Amino acid sequence: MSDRKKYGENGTRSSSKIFGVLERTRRSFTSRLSSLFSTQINEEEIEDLHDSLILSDIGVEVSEELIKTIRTQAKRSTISGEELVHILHRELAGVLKNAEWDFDLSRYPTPTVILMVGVNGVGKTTTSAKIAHYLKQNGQSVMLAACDTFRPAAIEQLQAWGQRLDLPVISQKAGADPAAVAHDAYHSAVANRTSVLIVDTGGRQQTRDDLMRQLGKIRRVLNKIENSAPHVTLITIDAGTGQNALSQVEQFNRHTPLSGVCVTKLDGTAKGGITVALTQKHSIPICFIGVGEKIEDLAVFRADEYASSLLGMKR
Ligand SMILES: Nc1nc2c(ncn2[C@@H]2O[C@H](COP(=O)(O)OP(=O)(O)O)[C@@H](O)[C@H]2O)c(=O)[nH]1
Ligand SMILES: [Mg+2]
Repeated sequence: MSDRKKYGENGTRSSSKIFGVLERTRRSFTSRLSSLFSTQINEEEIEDLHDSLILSDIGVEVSEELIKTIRTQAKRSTISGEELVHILHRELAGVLKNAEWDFDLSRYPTPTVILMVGVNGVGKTTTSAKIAHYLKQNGQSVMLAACDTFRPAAIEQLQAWGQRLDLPVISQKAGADPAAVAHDAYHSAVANRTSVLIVDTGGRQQTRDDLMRQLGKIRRVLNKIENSAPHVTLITIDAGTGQNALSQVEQFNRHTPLSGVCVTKLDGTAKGGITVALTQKHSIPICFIGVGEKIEDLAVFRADEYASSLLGMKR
């Protein structure tokens, strides 16, 4: 059974909200399209569209593929703006389809451990809380582990979410070994018969190597207690960072094999095309998208819906 049926839409944003938050990206490359309706697209307009696609961070390769398809089609027959939107939708949805992920945790033993990784400030803690809420709304018992022990404020931030969501948060004092917190949390989750343990980690370390070592230690400790854990490792990236997000995925994946990506802050960026570049470059699933700061500002990633929202096709 797919996750969609399994967990439904509880605790997440509906498609109309996704349409709303992708407005900036949409505006950046579809403002041209609307003026083309029912007219024949010309070479200058194709070039303009090419620029807009690149600016949305879709990536050079996909942009070029799209433009090639459009040119071929335009040579064969006249293309109206409406047809153009449909061609783009077909192509983009086709690429993004590869990134859809069946978020089915039932195949894993319990407690299922989700390890959240990523650089500082991308939205890991917020996304951990959102996923916890989403799973709770869909009948799972969830526990959080505060493994960003670098600053007291980071621990307090997760504790505050725990209180608001009425979910247990396992923590120690600032400066504690994050792997020890993960260890405690796993045992607590077992004792409490918790179904999902979400491990929030830090992203700020002296160097990237220190961070990778720390994540490696958390993984090893979990792995020693339960050799299938962590079951799911999710990297969070900030859509606004554009192409740099691609190298973050590459770097983390080298040290901490990733199961999927959460793309945050899609509200308020014109770089919503980053999901396309991610799919094309890393063939990594996109699990969730973050569309605001509130607990329900999370959506399960769906290719068709995302492509429609990018192109301004209300459904
Ligand atoms: N607009 C917007 N802000 C977000 C989103 N996700 C997180 N944030 C904000 O980004 C900031 C950093 O988030 P945080 O979860 O602390 O990042 P962390 O350092 O990776 O744990 C906070 O102010 C969050 O409210 C999102 O999807 N949209
Ligand atoms: Mg954090």
